[in-house]
Amino acid sequence: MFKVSIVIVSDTCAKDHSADLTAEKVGSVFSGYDTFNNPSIFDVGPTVYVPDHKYSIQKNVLELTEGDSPSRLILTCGGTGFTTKDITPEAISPLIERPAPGIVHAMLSKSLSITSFAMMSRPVAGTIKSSLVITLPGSPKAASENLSAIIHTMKHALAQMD
Ligand code: MTE
Ligand code: CU1
Repeated sequence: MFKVSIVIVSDTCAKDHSADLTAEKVGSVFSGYDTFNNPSIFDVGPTVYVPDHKYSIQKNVLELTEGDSPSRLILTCGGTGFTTKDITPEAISPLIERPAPGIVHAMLSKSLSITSFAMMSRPVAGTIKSSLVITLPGSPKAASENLSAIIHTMKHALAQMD
């Protein structure tokens, strides 16, 4: 099974985890997908909450890539837009060892077919050690739509990184 971590990037949710509706929705995309896979391939771990702070984002994501059982897929949610607070792509980009522009392309192209507001997200994706890191937008709808655009390729991608 591939260990998955969901990282919610939000000042509000870091203070009050109950304000977060996105992690559950993203988790449901995995459980929905796993229903068709026997055995299940994703093991979604506890949600990590971090404020919209560059070094907190970097520290928490790097920690997930380290140790005996790193998260193989790390999905950040939020902070990809255009407000001055939105710095998730700027935090993740310098950590990425091998960029994955195809994943970004797939998310944006699918999302733009749903809403032109998809152009308001500035996602990045790529590998850090044995982990694949992808920045999703923050709303439950946007995060789940972006994940749904790529989830069917994740088994193949993560297997290649073994
Ligand atoms: N992508 C999809 N698929 N569906 C959406 O509803 N919303 C957009 C965009 N991407 C959206 C989407 C909007 S309105 C914004 S502002 C950006 O994601 C950035 O979101 P974030 O700042 O929460 O990361
Ligand atoms: Cu928006």
